[in-house]
Amino acid sequence: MKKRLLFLGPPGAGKGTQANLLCSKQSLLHLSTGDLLRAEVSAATPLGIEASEIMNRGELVSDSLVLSIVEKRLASHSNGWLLDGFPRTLIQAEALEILLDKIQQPIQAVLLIKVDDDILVERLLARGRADDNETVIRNRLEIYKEKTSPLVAHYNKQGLVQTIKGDGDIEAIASRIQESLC
Ligand code: B4P
Repeated sequence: MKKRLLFLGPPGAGKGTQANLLCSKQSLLHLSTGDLLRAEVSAATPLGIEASEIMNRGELVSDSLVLSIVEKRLASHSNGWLLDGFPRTLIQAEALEILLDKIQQPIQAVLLIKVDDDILVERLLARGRADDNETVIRNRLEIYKEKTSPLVAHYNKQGLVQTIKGDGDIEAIASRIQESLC
């Protein structure tokens, strides 16, 4: 089974939900940049204070800030990992490639989770996190289209992308993901 993975998809696609299920089943390191940033925000670290305003507007935190968080964690792990919500820009993807080359752990699959915009908005409004109001959600969807979706073509060129239908029952989606990794 493939064990060095990346989840790609718009906000609310269920990346975090599915990553939790898969990582506990397969004992992979779950690296969610969203969770790591929120931990910094609740601890009110200087990094968290800088990130919080940006996140509450639905914008992307700076590449250098995110990269510094990721590098620390990936370098110390070799049993397989799942990157959830990272990379989100081509610059982050290129920096990740340099890091993975250095530690000789190339990505084995990029799973693109696809869900219609209306369902995304509905799910996020129901979740109700600080960055989950309609204006901010629409902004996050725009930013996804502009800055993150070019990563699909980037990883397609490397033959890594597998598309997963992300609507419907959570367990059914988890099975689709599991099958695509064998
Ligand atoms: P993230 O924490 O990554 O969150 P997300 O994209 O909004 O949600 P995700 O796709 O994980 O959806 P979830 O499973 O929670 O990012 C938040 C912010 O952090 C960004 O806007 C940005 O500011 C910052 N950030 C993070 N990474 C960054 C980076 N690399 N660079 C720069 N900035 C970065 O699911 C959503 C909801 O749907 C949940 O309530 C869930 O229960 C529900 N749900 C899931 N699957 C469902 C299903 N099948 N049916 C019904 N409901 C479902």
